[in-house]
Amino acid sequence: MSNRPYDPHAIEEKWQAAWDAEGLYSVTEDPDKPKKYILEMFPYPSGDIHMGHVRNYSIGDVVARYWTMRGRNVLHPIGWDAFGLPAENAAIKSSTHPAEWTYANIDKQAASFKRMGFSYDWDRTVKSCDVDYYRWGQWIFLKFWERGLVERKKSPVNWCPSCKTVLANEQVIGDGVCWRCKSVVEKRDLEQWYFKITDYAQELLDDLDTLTGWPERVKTMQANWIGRSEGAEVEFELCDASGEPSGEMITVFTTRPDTLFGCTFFLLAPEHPLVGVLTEGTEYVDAVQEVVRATARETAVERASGEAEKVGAFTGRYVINPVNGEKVPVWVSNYVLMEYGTGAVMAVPCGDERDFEFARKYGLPIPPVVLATDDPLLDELGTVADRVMDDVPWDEAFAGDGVMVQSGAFTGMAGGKDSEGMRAVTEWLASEGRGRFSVNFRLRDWLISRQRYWGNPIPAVHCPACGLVPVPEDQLPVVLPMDVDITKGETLADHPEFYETTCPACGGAARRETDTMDTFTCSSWYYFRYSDARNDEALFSRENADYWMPVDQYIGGIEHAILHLLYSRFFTKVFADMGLTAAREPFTNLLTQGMVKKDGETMSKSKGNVVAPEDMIARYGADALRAFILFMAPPDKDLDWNQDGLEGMYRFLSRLWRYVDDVAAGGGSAADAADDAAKALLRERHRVAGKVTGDIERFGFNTALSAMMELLNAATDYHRTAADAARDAALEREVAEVLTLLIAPYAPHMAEELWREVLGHAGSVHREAWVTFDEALAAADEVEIVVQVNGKVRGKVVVAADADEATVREAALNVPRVAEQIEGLTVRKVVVVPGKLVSVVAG
Ligand code: ANZ
Ligand code: ZN
Repeated sequence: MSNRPYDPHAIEEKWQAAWDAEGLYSVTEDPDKPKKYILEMFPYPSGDIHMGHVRNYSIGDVVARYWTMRGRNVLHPIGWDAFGLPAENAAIKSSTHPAEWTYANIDKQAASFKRMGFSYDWDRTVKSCDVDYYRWGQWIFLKFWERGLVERKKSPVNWCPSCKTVLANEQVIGDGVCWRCKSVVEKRDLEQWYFKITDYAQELLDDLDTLTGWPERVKTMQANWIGRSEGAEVEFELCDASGEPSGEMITVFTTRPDTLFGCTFFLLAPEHPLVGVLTEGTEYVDAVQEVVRATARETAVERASGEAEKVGAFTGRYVINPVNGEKVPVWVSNYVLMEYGTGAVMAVPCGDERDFEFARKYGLPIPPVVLATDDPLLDELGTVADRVMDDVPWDEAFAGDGVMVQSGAFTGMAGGKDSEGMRAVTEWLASEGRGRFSVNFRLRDWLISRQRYWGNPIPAVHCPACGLVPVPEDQLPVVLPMDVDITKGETLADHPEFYETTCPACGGAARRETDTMDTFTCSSWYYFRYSDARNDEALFSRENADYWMPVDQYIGGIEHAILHLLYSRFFTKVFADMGLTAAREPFTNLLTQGMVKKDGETMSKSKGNVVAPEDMIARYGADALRAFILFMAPPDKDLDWNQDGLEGMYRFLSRLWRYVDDVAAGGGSAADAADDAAKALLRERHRVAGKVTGDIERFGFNTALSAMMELLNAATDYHRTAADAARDAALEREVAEVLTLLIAPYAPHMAEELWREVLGHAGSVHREAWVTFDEALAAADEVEIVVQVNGKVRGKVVVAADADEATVREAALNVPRVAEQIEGLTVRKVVVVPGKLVSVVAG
């Protein structure tokens, strides 16, 4: 067996076939065994795998293999998020049916995953474009509908002109562009289907606190996206055209009811339904319509950012401020959004920067009503209840906490968000029936309908007599027809054989819904389906879900911080409320991996800097590629691709191979040769085993690999320098086995060959128990300590590892160069950092 060179290709193919034949990675529920569910994000089959996939799935594979060796029952599945636009676009370009394109890419990716040696349970694979998968997506839709979580409504929606479909708010990113094609998104008024994710806004926010295993950054992004604001609703009475109170109320949402006395104008969003009603046939209509048209030309992001030039027009009408009975003019302005709050705003120019700018531009009064405690105006206005000052000598609004002035009975109270004054004013409004405490969320309902072919058909029928009718459960699935001429960009709306139907309720002629569901609906529950992937009676059994869920470790890209992760949390909560699962959160721990770049740029076909995993496997083998991509950088950081490094990793694996092979060939002494060299190697073995274990659990794969390299160096030094007769054969064999076990999650094929064929074990290394280690044996006898004088390193001293502080201090002060430095000075302070540093302050 000795002197066989490391030949990754022969080994890798051999073990991939053997593992498949042995069913090594199939897993079944076993209530007696603790479980671990390790999952990487659902791949999209847009072509063959790229280096980003290699990294993502290598991380997951190491974690899965590690926990298997730690005795956990590990679920590690894979499948494909297979509906979506790229398949359609490719179809239009190349005249291949989206199904053909998708399944071909899935086969390609599956073969590559196998070549990478990933330990998936292939029996649980799902493809979201398979009817036995997407039928359950339709079932979920019906159940959501039953629970009041489905709504069809007309509202201004995001339209991507290039994708020719509407988008959810979460899919409009950056400067208002489409998440997929980066075109600038437009607004259109359309009737669409929604999932009422806002019903869960509070719980989605609250439960972020329970996700201690998630990166703070992701939780902050979700919290901001949900955007909870506490405040009040206030009712203003509308005056009629002659300026008399009409009895009709308009409600606003405000976070600052304490500023009500400073409200000098009132704003409506240009889309507000009252705008037309109030101005029609009046002299104000032209100016108002000009604002409406100018606003329609702006993108949603321009408007929300508040950076666009503020424009406005007076409607000719007034409302009555409930706190002081004043008549306040009603204006229309582009900076008021129809989708937030009520689409109407009580403008307080002294307290809100946008209102301040608007007031200055249009010459509206800016009476101060909340002053900073150090504002000089406080001397003059501190106790003034009536309005005596109508303008502020300021360049900007004051939005902070302060003291209320010119505010009637509330004057002198603390003002600000969540202040005494805010509560007092709201309580007063409530007692007058003119307002109430209120919470507002930025989160909108999830628009899930898409006007595209390659997706899951929405199971609904439009009946002229009965209205919207759900497809009855026993008529599922609504099968996506395959005979649509997709090369012409056809959708289901071009396919009468699909949409001409009868109403399930009255039997009359009706039209089937032709929109398909957002593909994010498919990826919001796939991890549940893996718990029971072949169930054809139910989405999954409660028993299986309760055994496997939640996912213990989820791994994927930061680009899903809001989208997929928020939707999945929503689905899980609804499933829990439906009694399908005990889990209320899907993913206990989340790792967001960094990007793989080349020369500082993302790899992309257009830049011509793509490194194909396939080519790298052909040259160095999958094991070297896996280990290398994990060695290059901590998993959450971006990494820059470097071929020399891969070559270096290949050489390390070859050296490890040779070492184990040499040791297995025999030699050395049977006697327990416990000399210093053997003791040092034993110590290194325990130290490294401890380090690798700790590192894996905190995803320090790179430092774990470095530690293995150190152990291999120590082992080969020992092997080379100790005379044959003096070498401890048992120790060397132990070190060889330890190295094989430690490298197994990273280089699974090589480890398997070494374990079974070279070291001669019967079973798979991947079913072996993880390496144990002894902290006491790992501890060094002596440590080297750095000595600083006044912040500068002046020497080093070697002391016993268990030396007490006084001894270390004594030894440090006696280091000749240290003694020299402090001669004639007074030692003021000596800080001892055990095992590392002594810092002397002298002067
Ligand atoms: C009066 C006021 C006075 C306000 C003050 C702020 C400061 P957040 O915190 O983001 O929830 N607002 C309400 N609806 C709006 C809409 N549809 N479009 C634009 N702005 C709107 O913001 C809540 C505040 O944003 C509300 O409180 C309202 O202005 C404004 F010194 O009311 B405030
Ligand atoms: Zn698009």
